Amino acid sequence: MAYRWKNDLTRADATPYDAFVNRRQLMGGALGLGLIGAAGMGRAQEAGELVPNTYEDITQYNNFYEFGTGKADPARNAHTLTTDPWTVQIDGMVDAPGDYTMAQILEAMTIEERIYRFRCVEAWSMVIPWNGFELADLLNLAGVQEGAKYVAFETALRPDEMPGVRFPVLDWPYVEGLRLDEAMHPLTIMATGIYDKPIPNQNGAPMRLVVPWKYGFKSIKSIVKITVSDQEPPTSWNKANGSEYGFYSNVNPEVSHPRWSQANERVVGGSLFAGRQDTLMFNGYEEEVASLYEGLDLKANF
Ligand SMILES: Nc1nc2c(c(=O)[nH]1)N[C@H]1C(S)=C(S)[C@@H](COP(=O)(O)O)O[C@H]1N2
Ligand SMILES: [Mo]
Repeated sequence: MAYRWKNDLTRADATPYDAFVNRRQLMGGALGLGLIGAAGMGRAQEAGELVPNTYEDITQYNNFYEFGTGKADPARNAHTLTTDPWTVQIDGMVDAPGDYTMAQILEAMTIEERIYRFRCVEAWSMVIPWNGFELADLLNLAGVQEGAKYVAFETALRPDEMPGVRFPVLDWPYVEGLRLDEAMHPLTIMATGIYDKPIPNQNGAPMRLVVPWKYGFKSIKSIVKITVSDQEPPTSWNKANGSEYGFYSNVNPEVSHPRWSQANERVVGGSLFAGRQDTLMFNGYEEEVASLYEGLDLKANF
């Protein structure tokens, strides 16, 4: 359980944001911070060092359309979401279907920190220090039955608490899905915190999926239902526009979105992170996940 992926250092291992800035300022001497930032970031990436975005970047620039489609809307509006008490229904091909309270889930899971790259299909990215547990542990708690092939997820739908759902931007509730082997992969987590604080509503409280090698929209927020099945489940963005958003949605710099290239990405953040960087195959997790897709045409299965 304490196994560490080489791409996700513990925060004790990583250079904390402020220390990073200070070190670069000292090393850079008279150079401007913007210049040092660009160079510093490149070197940090080359060294395999992931430098997390600030708490403000991560919690003020969001996509959570149930609270509005602007990047600042979730932070402004999501305080209305009641996250305690919270129940997650786990059903389908499991030995122990039922309503699991968040308290029961947290009691049974081991929370650890995972510092992951996060890449939105809109071609922006961040690095986020999540706290959470492996989805596999939750699925094993429920007991996945033989013959199961997929896992479906559903976000809460509460018109009284979600001002965005009166607009038909998507077919609410927001739904997502993974192949079972993707769901069971040790990189796949349920996040319950950021920077050792409870995950804010705008980031998907009390529990949201994080699949770091896929575009951000696969990482569904504020989950109330998990269904294990033998059928590929429908997914919100695929239903909305199937020619632009596939079921897999693996980060792939060689497969462009019909309206924009995916070859590079804008790094969200202040001057230190300003600029663009090349997008990595499977968002930098190729070594860990490429074997899941052996023999699969990644262009046809986008
Ligand atoms: N329920 C729900 N989950 C969602 C979304 C959403 O609109 N509703 N947006 C997705 C998209 S497009 C992205 S990029 C990420 C953003 O996560 P963040 O705001 O924590 O960075 O959440 C994903 N999960
Ligand atoms: Mo996204």
